Amino acid sequence: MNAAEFETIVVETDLLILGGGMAACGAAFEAAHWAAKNNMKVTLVDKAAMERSGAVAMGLSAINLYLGLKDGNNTVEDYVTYVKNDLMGIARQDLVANIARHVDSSVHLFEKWGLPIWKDDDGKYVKEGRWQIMIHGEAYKNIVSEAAKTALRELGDNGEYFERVFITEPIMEGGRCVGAAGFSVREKKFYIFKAKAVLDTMGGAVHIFRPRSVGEGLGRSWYPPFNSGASAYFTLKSGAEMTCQEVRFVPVRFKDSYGPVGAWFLLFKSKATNAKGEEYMVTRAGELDKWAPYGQTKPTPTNLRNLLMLKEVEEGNGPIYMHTEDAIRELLVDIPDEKEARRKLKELESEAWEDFLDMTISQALNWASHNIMPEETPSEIAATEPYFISSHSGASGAWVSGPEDLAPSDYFFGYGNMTTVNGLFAAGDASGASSHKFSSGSFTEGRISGKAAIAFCVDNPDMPVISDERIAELKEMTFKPLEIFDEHKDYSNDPDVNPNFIKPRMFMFRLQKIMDEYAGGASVGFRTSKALLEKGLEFLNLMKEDSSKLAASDANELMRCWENVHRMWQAESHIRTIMFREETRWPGYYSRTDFPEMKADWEVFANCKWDPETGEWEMIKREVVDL
Ligand code: SFD
Ligand code: AMP
Repeated sequence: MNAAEFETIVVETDLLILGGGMAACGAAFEAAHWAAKNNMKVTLVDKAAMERSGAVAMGLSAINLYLGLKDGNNTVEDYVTYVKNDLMGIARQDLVANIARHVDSSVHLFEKWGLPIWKDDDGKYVKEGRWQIMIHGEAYKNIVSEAAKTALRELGDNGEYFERVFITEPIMEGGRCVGAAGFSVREKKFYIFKAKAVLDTMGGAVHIFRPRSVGEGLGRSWYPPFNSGASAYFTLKSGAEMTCQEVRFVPVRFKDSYGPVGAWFLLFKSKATNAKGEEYMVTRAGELDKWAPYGQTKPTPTNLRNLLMLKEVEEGNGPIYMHTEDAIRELLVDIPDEKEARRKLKELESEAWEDFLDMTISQALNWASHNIMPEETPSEIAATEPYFISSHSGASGAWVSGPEDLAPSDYFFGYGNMTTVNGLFAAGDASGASSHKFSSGSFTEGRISGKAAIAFCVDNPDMPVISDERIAELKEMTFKPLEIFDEHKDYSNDPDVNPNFIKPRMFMFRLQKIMDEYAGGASVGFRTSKALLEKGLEFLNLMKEDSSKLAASDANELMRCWENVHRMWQAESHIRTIMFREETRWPGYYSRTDFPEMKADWEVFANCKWDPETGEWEMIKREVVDL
């Protein structure tokens, strides 16, 4: 196979939405409204089928961001304080507040579209925790994507969505982002999308660090394997400034199948202990003082909860257990009537299983295959490998403009959620420093960005020009791995081992080994140092050279090649930013052994930028402004 076999299709649009996940669906829904008013076209491109693409593919059992502002229990300010504390002081408060003040209306839309939300006897949403509500969410993504598709369909010729088209590269013209290149993984088609504004919503990144799942478990991860760093690659390659690229997320999960812990900790009030039955959050509470003032905030920041657990493991006190059996017993204690207690037990059991069946089905299989009955047996929990997901308790992504009415002047540059590159917007996991937006907040941020991007199109009405030479160059670059494979495949009799090329799977293993061993992965207890990072960067640079020899035997493998190029860039920006930040701010996510303390003068954003003209990296400190 080679480039010539692929038909070139040029699609012109006003707003181009890249990705089909929660943020993209919010963007499509909102942009369609403003596009209809301004006779604009909106085009969405997803590498998968929107019905089940992205992090919400399997469904979810909770919506983790809902303020309930009308009930008057929470304020936007409370939420901003919570997020800032959870991220050890590092948050763009203008962005967090902007999402929080609008998120309730998105949740109400989900319910209107058919998402079943748990209700109590008074008809109120059942709260999992202060900010989280419970849903019967197996079909969450289907419901939301259908609403987005309907909004696009209602635009007639001005609304379009492409599925199973993988985006490889941004297209730049005079410092402005004017589109994207990609190819179909099902048909022999090469796409050039030409746009007045581009919104990057291609999720976060997984499989950059060596996973704990090996052998027959290889491929299982907490974060969806389909999100592979395309968002960060796209903004980095466009020359946009990035923020918090060091802030990975290491979730604690039910061991090996990555089942969620939120419902157990918050809804069922379960406790976690070491093997001796000691509750480490109590016995080790004193260790939090070192991380003042954030160590003392309630709830304890996510990374510090991890830290206390990791210390137990280090000291040989594992396994760590989630005591589901004690939690269920406690919930039954106040029910004296035996029949009523039996009914309640059945209800709790079914809620426990549904929590997994709604969002992590393999965890239910794991329970079944290990004969675990949550009402009788505790379950092991463990820290996973690191992921990049700014919408949960990580923060990596593009540095974007805040809203005009809330953003300090340094944080506002034209249009809400626009990156530092003209015409390029980012939302959801693609935008950084606004953690804890989750599914509902990502959808909401998509809405905010979609509206702002249409305003950009109205103000910049000329359709950009992309030269035929540039299109030819992009096409050649995109399909090069197919040609490399064709040219050299007969040299060896093992299709995976060949001195003239490297297959994407091998390339990924190499990347994961470097990241794990040098950049503080799970196997080294999430610890690293300048010396290790420098060595890791040296190896990564060699990989960058080798990436020009990536080879693919078909379109699916071609996608795998590009996924790994995207991962490599996410990895490089991560190493560079960890190296830049000479302190340890998020122990439990990673520790710098050469700078083990948190430092007041590092209570700043660590940003980075790659210059498309020179190929140089720039590291930048930016002030954290308290609103
Ligand atoms: O609790 C390309 N999240 C949860 N949020 C909740 O509200 N409640 C929960 O219960 C949640 N849980 C949870 C969550 C995430 C994960 C991974 C798990 C469990 C296992 C967080 C949300 O899911 C998350 O905040 C949002 O989904 C983020 O939205 P967005 O749009 O930023 O990302 P996406 O939905 O993953 O979509 C990404 C899209 O990009 C596409 N894509 N398209 C074209 N070309 C490329 N090269 C592309 N690369 C990627 C994808 O196909 C997808 O459409 S809890 O357990 O934490
Ligand atoms: P998780 O299942 O870990 O993704 O968590 C779902 C939600 O519950 C997120 O908003 C978490 O921040 C929150 N959460 C989980 N565990 C705890 C805990 N022990 N204390 C406070 N919040 C938690």
